[in-house]
Amino acid sequence: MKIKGCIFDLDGVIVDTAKYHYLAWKELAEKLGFNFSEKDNEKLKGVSRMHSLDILLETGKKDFDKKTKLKFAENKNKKYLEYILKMTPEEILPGVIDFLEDLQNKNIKIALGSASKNAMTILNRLKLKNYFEIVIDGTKVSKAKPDPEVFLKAAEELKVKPGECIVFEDAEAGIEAAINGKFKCVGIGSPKTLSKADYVISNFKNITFDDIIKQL
Ligand code: B16
Ligand code: MG
Repeated sequence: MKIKGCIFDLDGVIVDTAKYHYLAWKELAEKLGFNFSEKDNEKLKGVSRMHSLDILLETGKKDFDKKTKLKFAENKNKKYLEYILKMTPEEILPGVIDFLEDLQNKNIKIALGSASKNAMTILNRLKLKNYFEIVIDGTKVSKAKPDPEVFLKAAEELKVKPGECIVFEDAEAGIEAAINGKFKCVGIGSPKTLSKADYVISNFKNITFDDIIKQL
């Protein structure tokens, strides 16, 4: 089937915001008296903000009522935004802009499908907003990945069928979401962890749309 659209996850695909999420979560963990390692942080990739907090609290064997948890998440986000607002377009991951331009030249529709409620702020900081015809982010979905809602909404708004779309994802939950929605799926990262994807690349450096198509 002909591919007519591409849907990109944000963190880990377009830019590495995981390092800023990590710094902000780590600060909360330290305030609560436990250590949160970079390895622990891997479990938060692609996961929604409140679910990330639950995983973090589980790591530290802590439990709090809902109101306190909302306050923690709000404070973490304030800290995260401080980092995000200092980001520059130099932080866009290698090859991403060339790949987006290749898609534009080939009239392939482009959407963002991210769990982040800060996706618009990040796209604007990176001066990338104009590449994306459609942006579906954490403010527009009610079900988190591996539910396919975020990608299904993106495909619907792009007016393409899931089978005509490639999802680019770095997180296992995101790959599962793409599979659940019956999309073609390309993993960004290690073939070991992303073995369920149709094809895996380490990044977009020197990769063209035709290179991807040949592998699907
Ligand atoms: P926010 P993605 C995800 O982005 C991150 O990978 C994940 O670590 C984060 O918890 C989630 O966004 C929510 O982010 O707190 O900004 O709403 O990979 O789906 O682009
Ligand atoms: Mg991601």
